[in-house]
Amino acid sequence: MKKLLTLIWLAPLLATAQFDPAGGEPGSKAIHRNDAAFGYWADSVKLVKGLQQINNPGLGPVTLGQASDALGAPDNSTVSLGDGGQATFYFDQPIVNIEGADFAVFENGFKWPGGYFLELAFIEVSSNGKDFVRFPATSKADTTKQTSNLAYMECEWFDNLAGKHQAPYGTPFDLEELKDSSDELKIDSVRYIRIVDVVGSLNDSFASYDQFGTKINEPWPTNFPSGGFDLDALGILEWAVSTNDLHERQFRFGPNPARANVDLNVYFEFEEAWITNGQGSVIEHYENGQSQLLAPKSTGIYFVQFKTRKGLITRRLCVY
Ligand SMILES: [Ca+2]
Ligand SMILES: [Ca+2]
Ligand SMILES: [Ca+2]
Repeated sequence: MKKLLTLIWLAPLLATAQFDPAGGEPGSKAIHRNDAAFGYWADSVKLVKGLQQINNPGLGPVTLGQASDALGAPDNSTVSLGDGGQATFYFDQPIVNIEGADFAVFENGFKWPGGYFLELAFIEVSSNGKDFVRFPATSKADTTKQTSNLAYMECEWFDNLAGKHQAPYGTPFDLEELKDSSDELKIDSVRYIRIVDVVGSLNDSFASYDQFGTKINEPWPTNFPSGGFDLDALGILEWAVSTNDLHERQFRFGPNPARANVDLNVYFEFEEAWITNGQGSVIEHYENGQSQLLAPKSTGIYFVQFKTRKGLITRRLCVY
């Protein structure tokens, strides 16, 4: 009897367990903020703050946080977006479409009795700054009763929505999923990532919908200065999260690909370095004590060889 009761009790959870679970749990795709796969953090963003409550303009827009709170590594310092608010990040270098996830978004969701408190956002990317393509989002959250600011949610209900994972974990996105989505989007030259707060209302006039036309039910109204998605950081992945080869990860430098003539940061100690062109000719030589190299002036494929205490390390460098 006890076993039967347990099964009955679990049934609603199993029925809705569709996507990967919370950060830190087996099978989760969430990426911890200290993961060595992160190469760098976004450093340029434009905000369009939303209203505290979309159907009560008299309350005005949300006020908590500013652009700088969304830049750099995750630090629990956040900027609130409000209903439908947006944050658009810009990158000098295109984001490289590596194996698996390419970037991750950090919000300040947390675990509490019964589940998680989460606020969600759509993610859109663009290569030209004009035409944005949205990651196909899915919500399996119940849509019969409005989620309040005291209700609990489960990470498994959501897919391709930033904020589905609690701090200090980021929610990952893979550009490969958008490969054939639009003629205007070149997934190998994405320079813009936009975060768009989900208006969690079930009201037909304000609701946000997933890719299948289902309303996304999340905390609403959030009629206070910190309403809506609380954006902490956006990290770009330079190593596949599935790459467990720490030896490979330890010898990071970048950006790579790099624009001609820009500084390349080297994140490990080396004694000497050589940049050679495709014909094997050395075009630059660096001595001990320097932690920055300069990318060559001409576009092309180069090789950078580092002499380290652990031996010679060779890396391919793409200059565009
Ligand atoms: Ca990818
Ligand atoms: Ca919201
Ligand atoms: Ca922050």
